[in-house]
Amino acid sequence: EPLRSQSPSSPPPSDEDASRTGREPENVRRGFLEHVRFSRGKNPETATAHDRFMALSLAVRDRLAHRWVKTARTYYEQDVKRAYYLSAEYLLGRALGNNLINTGMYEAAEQAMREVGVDLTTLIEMEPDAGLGNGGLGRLAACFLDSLATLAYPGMGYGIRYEFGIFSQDFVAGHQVERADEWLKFGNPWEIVRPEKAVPVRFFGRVEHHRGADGQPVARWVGGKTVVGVPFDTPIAGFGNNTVNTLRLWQARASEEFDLLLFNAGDYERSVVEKNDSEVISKVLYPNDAFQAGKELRLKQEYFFVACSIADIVRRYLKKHSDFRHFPSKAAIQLNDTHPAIAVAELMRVLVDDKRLGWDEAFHITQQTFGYTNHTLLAEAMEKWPVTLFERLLPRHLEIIYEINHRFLRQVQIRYPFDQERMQRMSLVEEGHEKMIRMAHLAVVGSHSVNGVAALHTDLLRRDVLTDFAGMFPERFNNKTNGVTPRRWLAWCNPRLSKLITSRIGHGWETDLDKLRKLEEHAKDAAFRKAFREVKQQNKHDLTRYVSELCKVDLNPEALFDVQIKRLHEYKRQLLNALHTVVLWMRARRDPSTIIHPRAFLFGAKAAPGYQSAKLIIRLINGIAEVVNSDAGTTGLQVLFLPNYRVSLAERIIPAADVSEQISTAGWEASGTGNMKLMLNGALTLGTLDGANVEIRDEVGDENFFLFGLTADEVIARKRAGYRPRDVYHQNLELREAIDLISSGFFSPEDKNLFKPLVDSLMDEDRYLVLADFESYRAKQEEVARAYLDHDTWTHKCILNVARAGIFSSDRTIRQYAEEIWKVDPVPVEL
Ligand code: T68
Repeated sequence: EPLRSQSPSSPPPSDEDASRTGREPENVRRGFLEHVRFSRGKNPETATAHDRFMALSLAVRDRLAHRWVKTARTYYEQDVKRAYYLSAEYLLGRALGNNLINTGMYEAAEQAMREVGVDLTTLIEMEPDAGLGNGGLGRLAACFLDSLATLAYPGMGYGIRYEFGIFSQDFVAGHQVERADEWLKFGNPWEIVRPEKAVPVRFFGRVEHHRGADGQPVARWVGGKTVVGVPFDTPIAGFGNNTVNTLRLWQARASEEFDLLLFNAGDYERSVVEKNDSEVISKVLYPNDAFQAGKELRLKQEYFFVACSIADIVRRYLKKHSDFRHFPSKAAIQLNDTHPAIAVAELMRVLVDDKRLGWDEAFHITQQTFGYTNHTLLAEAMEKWPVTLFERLLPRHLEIIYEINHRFLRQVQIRYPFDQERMQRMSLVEEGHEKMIRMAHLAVVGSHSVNGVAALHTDLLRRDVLTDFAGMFPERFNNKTNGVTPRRWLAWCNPRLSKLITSRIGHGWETDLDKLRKLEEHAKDAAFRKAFREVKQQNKHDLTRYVSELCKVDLNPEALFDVQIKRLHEYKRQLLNALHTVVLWMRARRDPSTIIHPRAFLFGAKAAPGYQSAKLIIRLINGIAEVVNSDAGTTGLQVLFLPNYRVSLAERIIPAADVSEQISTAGWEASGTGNMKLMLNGALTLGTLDGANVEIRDEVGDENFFLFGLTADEVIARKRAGYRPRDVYHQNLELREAIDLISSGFFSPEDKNLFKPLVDSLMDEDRYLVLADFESYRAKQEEVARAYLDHDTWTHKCILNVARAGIFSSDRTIRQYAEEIWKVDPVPVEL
C-alpha cells in the first residue's frame, strides 16, 4: 500500500542543470537509469525493487554532492564558527522521501519514475529505517540536523555508526521478541566512507609523569591498545536552500599495526581475537532509553566516538589556526545528555598533554566550548561510572577528572565555607561502597551552558536535581524547549494536510511554522473545517488499510483513533491507558450504550529487552486486545498494539490520530516530542501537566486540550503524605473490577499468574501514581468521547491545535541554541 496518494508541495527547483546534477525529471530519469546500469550492474528489466531504490537514492545523492562540497568549502573559506552536536544516538528514519522533499525534487522524481514504469512510493518503502537511537533523544538529534541545515547554520553531527540499530520487534503469543536490526545488510546508499580521515583511539595503558624542557610537569598516556575510528559521512540537506551539512558517524576498526605486530610474532589467533574486541565497539546500540546499564562496552563506545570527534574538530581548527585561545570562537560543542560528557576530559587532555597549554587556560577554553543538555530527571538514568573502571580504561582521564574536581571543590569551599555536605553532594566523585564518577556533574562543571528541554523540566532541574549547581552558577542554567522538524512531521508525512494548508495560506509555513497562525481565520470557515475533517478521515482510511495487512485487524475508520506511541516505560503510564480500556470494555459488556462513539486504542512502543515489567505491560495490552477485539461488533471498542514502532511507522500513525495520549506522571517526562508531532497533525492532547504538555496547553488554550491528573508538586505532596494505592483500589469499584479481572488471569489464559508482578507492584507501591490519577483520567476520557460526538466543534479545536503549533518547530529551538548558547550565525551557501 503506497504511503502517499498525493505529492507534497515543494519549493521551486533552483538553478543548475548539468547532467549529473540537474533536478529536472529527464535528468533524474537519466541518473536513475545510469545507476541501475553502472552502480547496480543490471538492465532495467532485471533490476529488483531494491536495485531501483539504490539507483534512485544514488541519483539523488549525486544531486546533493555539488552542494555538499560547496557547503564545506564555504565554511572553510569563510572560516566560520561551527556548532558541533555530539550525540550517541541519531534516529533518522528513512532518507529518500525526506531528501526529495528538502531538495524540491519530489515531483520530478515521481514523474521520472512514472516514465520508466516505476512507482516512487514502492521504492521509498524499500528503505530500512536508520534506527540509531532509542526514542526522543535520538529523534531530537535528527530533527536538529534538519533544522541546522534548513536555517543554513554551519552545524555538524558526530556519532556512532552502529552496525545494528534499535532491535526490531515482533510479537509471539503477545510477548515482545527482539530481532537484530540489520539495516546495513543490503548497503547504505547515503553514506560515504572517508578512510583517509581515520583517527586512532587509545584504551587502557598507563600514565607517565615527568618534567618538560621548561620544567613544567608533563603527563603522557602510553601503552594500552589502539582502535581506529573510520568516519562515514551522510549528507543532511536543508529545505529549499543550498546547504548540505554532514553527519559524521564513526565505525570502529582494529588498528593494522597492532594486528601486524601480533601476527608477525606468530600469534595469528590472538590477532584475530583482538580484531573482534576492537570492532565490537560500534557493533550495537544499547537499547535502554531511561536506564543506565553500566556496561564497560558502553563506556568504550562513549569514549570512542568522543575521542574521534574531538580529534576531528581539533584537526579542522588547526588547518587555519594555531593559537588555541581562539578555539571557542570557532567551535561550539553541544553534549546531547551525558553520553558524550567524557569530551570535557578529552579536550583537556588534548590541550594540556598534547598541545601543552596551562591548566587554567585549557579549562577556560573547554568551558567556553561546551554546552550540556539534560534530558531526564530519573535517578536510574543518571550516568555514573565506577572509578575502578575509569582507572583501567581511561587512566589519564581519571586523573584529569580528579584535578577538575579538586579545583572545583576548592571553589565550592570558598563560596560555602564549612559546608562539608554540600561539597559531597556536588563532588564529581560519589563516595560510598563503590566510588563512582558522576557524569552530569562533569558536564555541568565543564560547560558554560546547562539546559533542560522544556520549561517545567528546566525548573525541576534547577529546583530538585542540580539544585546546588543552579545555586552556585545560576547564569549557566537555561531552557530550550524541544521542537520537531515540520518538513518530516508535516510536509512529508501528511501530504494531504500540507496541501490543504498551502491552499489556504500558501507556502512558507515549511520554514516559518508560525505562519500556521493564519489558519485560525480559516477555522471559522465551515468549508475549511469540512475539508480538514475529510483529510483526517482519508488518513485514517490509509492507516486502516495498512494495519489490516500488518496485523490482520480491521480497524473501524469511523472510530475515534486514540493513540499512545512512545517507548514503553512505567512513568509514561501505558498501564493507565490499558486499565482504562478494561474498565470501558467491562462497562460495555454490561451495557453497550455506555460507549457513545466507537473507539480504537492504538499503541506503539518498544520495551528495553531487559525491562521485565515493561514487557509484561506489552503482553497485557496484547491480551486485552485479543479479548476486546473479539466482540468489537457489540462494544465498538478496539485495542491494537502495532508491532515494531519506529520513525517510519510514526509517519503513518500520526496523520491519522484523533487523540494524543501524553499521560506521564507529572514531573517525569522531560519534554516529549511526539506530543508536538501529534498536535501539528491535528490530534487533540489528553495529558497531564508534564514536560512540554504545559507549553502546548498554554499555546492552544485550555478549551482545546484535555487536562487531567496531579501536578508535579501534587505528586510529590501525595507521596510525602504516604500514598496508599490499595486504598484507591478499594474506593473505586470499576477500577477494582478491572484489576481483579487482570489478576484472575482473564487476559492470560495460558498462565493465570502472569500479571501478578504487575498487579502487586501497582497495589503495593505504584511508584508512578497510576491509581491516584485513574479517576481523573477516566472522567476526562468520558469528556473526550462526548466532545467527539460534535464533529464540527471537535474539528475546530483540531485546526486551532495545528494553527498554534508553530512554536514547536525545531527551527525555533535551533535558532535559540545558535543565538543564546553557540553564538553561531547562518552562512548561506551560494552556488
Ligand atoms: C527523552 N529521553 C525524554 N532518552 O524522555 C523526553 N536515555 O521527554 C524528551 O522529549 C527527549 O528525550 C528529547 O529531549 C530519551 O529519549 C534516551 O533515549 C536515552 C538513551 C540512552 C540513555 C538514556
